[in-house]
Amino acid sequence: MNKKIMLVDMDAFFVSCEVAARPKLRGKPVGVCTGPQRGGVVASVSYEARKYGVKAGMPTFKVRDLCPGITLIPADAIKYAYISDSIMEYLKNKFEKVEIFSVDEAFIDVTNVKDPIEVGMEVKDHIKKTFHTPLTIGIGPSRVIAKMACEVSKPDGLLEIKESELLDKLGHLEVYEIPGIGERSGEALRSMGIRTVQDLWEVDEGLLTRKFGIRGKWFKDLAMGKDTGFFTLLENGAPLKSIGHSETFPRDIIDEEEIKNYTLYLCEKVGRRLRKHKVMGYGISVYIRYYDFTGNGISRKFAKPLFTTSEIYNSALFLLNQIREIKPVRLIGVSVFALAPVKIQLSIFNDDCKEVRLERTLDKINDTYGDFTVRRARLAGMQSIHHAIPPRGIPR
Ligand code: TTP
Ligand code: MG
Repeated sequence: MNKKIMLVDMDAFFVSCEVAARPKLRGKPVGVCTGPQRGGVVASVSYEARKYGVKAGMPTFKVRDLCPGITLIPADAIKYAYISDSIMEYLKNKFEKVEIFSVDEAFIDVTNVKDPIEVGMEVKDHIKKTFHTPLTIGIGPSRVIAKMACEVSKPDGLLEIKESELLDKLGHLEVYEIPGIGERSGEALRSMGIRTVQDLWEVDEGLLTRKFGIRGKWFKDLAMGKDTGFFTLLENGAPLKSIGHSETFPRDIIDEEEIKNYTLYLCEKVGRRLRKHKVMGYGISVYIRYYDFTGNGISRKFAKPLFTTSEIYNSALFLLNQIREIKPVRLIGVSVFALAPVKIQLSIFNDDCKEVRLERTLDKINDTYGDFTVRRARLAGMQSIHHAIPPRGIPR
């Protein structure tokens, strides 16, 4: 049976969270900015402000030039995380298979849902009534088509695109509007005279693979809604309590050693938090996302709990090697779940245990002098990573 995927994506999410508490701003140009007021950028922009050409990522001084009447509100990450969690919790209770893709997007497998449009309307009503935040729902035979259905019907939309309607409804879109085909590949396709989704349907696959290799076939599959290879991730119903960390890398990485280094860095972050909260975990999840929008995740439970960074790292690497494809990596996430308090009599808390002693000492130094003051040799010289928002596709 063909897959049916629903994407729930909040409209102007950060702005909507703020407007929910200030109804007077509804229908007005509003932006949420991060960083210092002067010199910061807008992370989220209301649809009214978009009419003035204001876009997410623009510096605030430019935003004010384009739209002098705009209300700019400093970001309140905790508020957005709380609303996001509550919305995702509702979706996870309502549906069997939910993949939380970013702070405001979730993919849901609705293959076995009798009337996805009606259910989509229920979801929209419930979220709007409960959180006073608008949203759009796209439904399609693949994640990419669900995303495109969502994009073309934003804001406050609901659209299903069936396989037989793909050309009718999306054929006119430019190739770079297909998620996964970036500006650069879009430009290369255009230089070959392939400008629209319909052009991709019609072009000979051989021509594409000669120019782009395997990615050429993939471009065509994306356009035709055939990217249903997997519907991923963590089983829904994985224990709620977990400690995880994921990062979008400063650039896509392909080098084996670098991937290992970043994985160790993530495990160190997770390990430190486990030790700080004096908990250990009987399960671990690893999630990977590639430059091309695809990704995969895997979880395992163990009889023996994970506690030290090296234990977490060894398990994470083992799982990563089972799912990793050889293509540039954009994001890795590591999360330890099935948490339990550390019992003092456990051998891992025995001070004779060299590994635990070493890690406690490292933690102490880093607690006093700042993160990663003392690093494992593998992490020396690694570029540090910062980001303002939770990256997309975090396993929770
Ligand atoms: P998006 O879903 O990309 O944007 P949006 O919800 O504001 O607007 P749309 O209606 O087009 O979906 O991102 C979700 C939130 O993530 C967004 O409200 C703000 C935050 N965000 C950033 O902080 N930085 C960014 O670069 C992007 C793209 C989003
Ligand atoms: Mg959104």
